[in-house]
Amino acid sequence: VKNLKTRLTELIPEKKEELLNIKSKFNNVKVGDITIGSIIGGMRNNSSMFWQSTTLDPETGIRFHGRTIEDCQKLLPKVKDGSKSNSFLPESMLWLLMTSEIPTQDEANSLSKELALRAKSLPQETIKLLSDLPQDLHPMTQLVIGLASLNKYSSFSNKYASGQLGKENYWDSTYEDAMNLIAYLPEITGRIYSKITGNGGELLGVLNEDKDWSYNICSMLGMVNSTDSSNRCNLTKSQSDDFIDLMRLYTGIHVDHEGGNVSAHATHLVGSALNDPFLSYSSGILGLAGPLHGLAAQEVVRFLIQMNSEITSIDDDQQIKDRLKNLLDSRKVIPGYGHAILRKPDPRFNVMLDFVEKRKFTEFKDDDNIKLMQKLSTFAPQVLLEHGKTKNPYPNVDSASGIIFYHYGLKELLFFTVIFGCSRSMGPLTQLVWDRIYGLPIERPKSVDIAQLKALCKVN
Ligand code: AMX
Repeated sequence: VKNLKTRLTELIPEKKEELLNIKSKFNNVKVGDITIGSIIGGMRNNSSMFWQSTTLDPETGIRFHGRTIEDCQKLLPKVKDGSKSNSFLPESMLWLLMTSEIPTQDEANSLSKELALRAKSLPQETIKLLSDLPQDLHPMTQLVIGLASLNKYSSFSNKYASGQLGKENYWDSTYEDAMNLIAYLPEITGRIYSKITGNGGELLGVLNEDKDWSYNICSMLGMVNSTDSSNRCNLTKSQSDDFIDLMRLYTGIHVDHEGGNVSAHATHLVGSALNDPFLSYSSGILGLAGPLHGLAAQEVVRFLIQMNSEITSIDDDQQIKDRLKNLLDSRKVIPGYGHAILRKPDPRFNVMLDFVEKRKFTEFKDDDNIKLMQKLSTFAPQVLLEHGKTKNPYPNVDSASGIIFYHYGLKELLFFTVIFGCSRSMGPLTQLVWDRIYGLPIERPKSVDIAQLKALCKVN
């Protein structure tokens, strides 16, 4: 079975030539006009980044090398361990992101194995550092510290510092670092979860080298019901299987959302200064920690729990709508709704909702938070449309994900974004590897000051 790096190495000459050819022949082709609205408005509609693996269509959502989530669900290899798991492996997605090809089952399995083996080299120093952090430190801050500390062991940074590295070889050690980073995430995540739940950072499960990456995230969270002696799982076997399936689903669809979102863009920007993957992706994680980006999932859960505690009945639709209206009138956002680019319901949301729908008469039948989440997906768009401000009144993926994790027992709201951070590593780090393959330059857009803006508008 070919491993990912071998396949990537084979693809490099052709892909590199393709992009460099475009650059040399069509350097001056115009892509669009930049308006003052875009300059002041967060660079909206300004197509000015190159992104290798994904594009976001405002109507149909994310595409991974042209493939929709639905395509990926049909085509990408799933786990073959006799369980009923229905979600593709995030490792399959990582292969697709890196190579633009659908891996075979064997290739996906070998990547799972490779990541599990790489995970074993997580440095003791990082483990110690994480265990020394205060229990109440924000989980995303802990994640940033853990990841940034790995810079000390970065193959890229160390080779670069020793002057051994030619530009042609930047990608190789960047790839090694990126794969190690992804491999370390289950344990780092588990140690953070253990810390914030009062278990002192000790592992709550085992890292199993015969299991896939998402399974190991669940195991590290103590959420796998197994016969293992260290098992602390409170879920039944069937709930635990569902949770692992949920983790594969969630981490499989959050890997990337083209290049302009805050976490991906931050990774790319910081990486463009020739930082290694550890420092670059820590910057992405800092971006992901914002409430308008990755932290939205916890905002949604807080919002749902609070609304449920205040309404007299989950069946009183008018009361729910009135609360949404009041929220907008007080100039607050409805978390989990709207998007900077999407103009239709987020297909990632639909997939999460399908997960709930399949279990709505069983697992979720008595969960009012889940019911409220489903109700809001109908009511909130109506209220937002009437209010008329948002460009997209539909649910984004964050409106569903956190409350499902919460149902299975992950009650630390600030922690959801750490799981998002596990998944999001795959897209931006794939890009960083390709940035190095192509030898892309430091990112340095031009800014304008108020005097220049006034001159452009011909006002005094
Ligand atoms: N509730 C209330 N008002 C909203 C809103 C929402 N869910 N979404 C947008 N608006 C408001 C904006 O605040 C803005 O108001 P303003 O003119 O007074 O500043 C106006 O509608 C126009 O905004 P927009 O062009 O539709 O959105 P945007 O591109 O500026 O912002 C986003 C996009 C996601 C930040 C915004 O929709 C939002 O704040 N949503 C809630 C938070 C959220 O769910 N974030 C997660 C996004 C997905 C992710 O990254 N994980």
